[in-house]
Amino acid sequence: MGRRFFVGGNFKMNGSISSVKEIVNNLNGAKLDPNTEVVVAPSAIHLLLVRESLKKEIAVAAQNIYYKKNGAFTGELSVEQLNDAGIAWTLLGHSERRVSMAEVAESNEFLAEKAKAALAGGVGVIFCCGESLEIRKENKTKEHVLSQLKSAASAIKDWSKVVIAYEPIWAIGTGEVASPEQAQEVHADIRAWLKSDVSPEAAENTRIIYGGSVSEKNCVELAKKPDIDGFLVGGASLKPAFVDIINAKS
Ligand code: G2H
Repeated sequence: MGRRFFVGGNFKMNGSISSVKEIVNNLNGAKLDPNTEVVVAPSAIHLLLVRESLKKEIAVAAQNIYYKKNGAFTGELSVEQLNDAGIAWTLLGHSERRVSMAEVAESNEFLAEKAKAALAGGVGVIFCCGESLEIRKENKTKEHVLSQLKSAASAIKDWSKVVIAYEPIWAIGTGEVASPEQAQEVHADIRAWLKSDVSPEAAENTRIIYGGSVSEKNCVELAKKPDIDGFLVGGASLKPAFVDIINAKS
């Protein structure tokens, strides 16, 4: 059986109660490709609202977790709390947390701890990786992306609950999408690495999705590439056109 197409919506720090309700109503009423797995990641303040009002075929993800168990960790969300609230996934390692918000600067090691904690608690991980424009210009994209993944791999035993999101930083929120060929090249490198360093099964079964200015206009061409198994969508996930992206393979 082939890999099930996977589309995530990353709302980032966007949305009000009323705008999030509108997104939920739109998704609840839309005809979605049943062969696509859909997950949306609203802000922490909207997680429960979305989980309670969204149809159950669509899963909900946190945008971040902390790796410790419940306790004196002000401002954080635990895996146990996600489980209690029916939140089945978490994003980890988005470049906005690794790089763009320099005060946060999440490291590979910190993210490996988080991945370990999420998976141990039964929460799926959408693990982000990607290079800056400088790294791409130096022809070090593959090396950089694989170093991010290698660090996380040390903490991952079960790859069936992991989705890898390749998100080149230069394409995030810029409108400058990677070409299908550019994305495919990196996705193929990631899959080859999974095969050589993890297992042939992980290479065959792990979804590698693309993120970075995905829209209803570019998704169909991207989705045709053999190693692009879906998308992580930011800005466009807040719009009705998100449905077209979910249905990119239909
Ligand atoms: C990349 C993506 C979602 P956008 O960050 O993770 O956002 O589609 O707005 O570039």
